[in-house]
Amino acid sequence: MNFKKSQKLYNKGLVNLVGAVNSPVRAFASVGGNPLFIDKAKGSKIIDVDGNSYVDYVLSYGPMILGHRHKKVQKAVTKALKNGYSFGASTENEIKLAKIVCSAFPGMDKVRFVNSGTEAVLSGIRLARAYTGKDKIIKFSGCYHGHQDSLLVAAGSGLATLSLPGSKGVPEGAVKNTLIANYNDLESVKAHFEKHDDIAGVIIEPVGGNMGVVIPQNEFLKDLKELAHKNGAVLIADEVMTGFRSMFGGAQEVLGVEADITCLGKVIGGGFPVGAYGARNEIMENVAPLGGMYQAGTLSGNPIAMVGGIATLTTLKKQNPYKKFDAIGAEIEQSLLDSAKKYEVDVTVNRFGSMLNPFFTTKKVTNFEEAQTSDTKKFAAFFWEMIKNGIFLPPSQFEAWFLSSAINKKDMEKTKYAIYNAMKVVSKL
Ligand code: HOZ
Repeated sequence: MNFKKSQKLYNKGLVNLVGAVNSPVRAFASVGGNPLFIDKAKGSKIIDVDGNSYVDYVLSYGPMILGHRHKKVQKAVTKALKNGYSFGASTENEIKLAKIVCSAFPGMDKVRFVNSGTEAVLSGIRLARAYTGKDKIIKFSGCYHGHQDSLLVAAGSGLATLSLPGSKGVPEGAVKNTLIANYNDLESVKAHFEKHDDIAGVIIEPVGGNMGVVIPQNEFLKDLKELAHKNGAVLIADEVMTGFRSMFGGAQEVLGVEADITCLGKVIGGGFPVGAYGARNEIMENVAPLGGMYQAGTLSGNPIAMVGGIATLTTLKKQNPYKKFDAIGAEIEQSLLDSAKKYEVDVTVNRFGSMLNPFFTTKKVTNFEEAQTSDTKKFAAFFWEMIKNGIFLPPSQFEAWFLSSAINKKDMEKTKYAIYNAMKVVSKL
């Protein structure tokens, strides 16, 4: 396996692109080496410019739940392109996608489409403030809610990968209303409510996906909602990763909790830029033009992206791959555990349906602090051996692996074989 063309493009890319990437998580900063450049992808596979083919567990960081270039999506989008790409005016497909989304989340009467998960969350936060008339927001350490100023503290994902505590360029004033609590620790949330009476909302990834996968314990989310409501605050679920992925109705469906405001991205557009935030009527009526909370976007509800979203979600609903995800996920999880046992490597595996990853630690991982006990050097060695064996993983200990419904038996055999090889390499460190 060689990466000559990727190397060449990387060097070329450095001239006019920052680090030759358009999102820092794509840099191979914490695993060493340089990013791969991709030529194309189809089904469960992604192929780099050197012609190396990998089973893809990055899946564009989540959106490609059906695998790449699913024929239904491709056909719908190709057809839509003939009618125009952007109008700055409403289309029927916005109504269709809104209906699909609202029917998936019982706590959602209305939805507003935006272009990304970041936009969805920053709007959801503004809405929580508009609705409650309060300013402060509680977020959890290790949860990443996009790159908006006010939530770029104690965030996971790229910041954790690059070992950055926060981002330069975020003024103190922008985060003065952000309070940090610990995931799975209700007391840390209570402490904030006891101290502050102007908390608008609590935002959480109902399943953490940006510090590696971290699962809410016991009744954490239910308790959180109750606590928020008792204090006149709302619960905001950042389901950018989990929406339509954990289940069609997101992690909320699996966990039996209905958030007040739900933020979506990734799968909702099936690889096209769609984000959304939604809530019950009483809350959404605060959004302009119905109410006084302003939020807008030239490309919001883009006609091509809407068609991509509709085709993806209708196919997904029909496929109903959640049982398959669970079976495949469990198989990969078991192979990680068995190989770790065989080669005497300390590993904790966290999995929630079609999101999983190993942590190279002796600890149970229930929060960011525990996630950070992982040996990232071991992860780096594991990552590269997986690449050499034709498996594409996110280049970070602190990102989730995603499953697509396109994964087949052969892919699974290849994946398990690679896991054993990679674990063997790790055991030698
Ligand atoms: N939430 C995604 C990974 N943690 C974002 C992908 C990106 O930042 O490029």
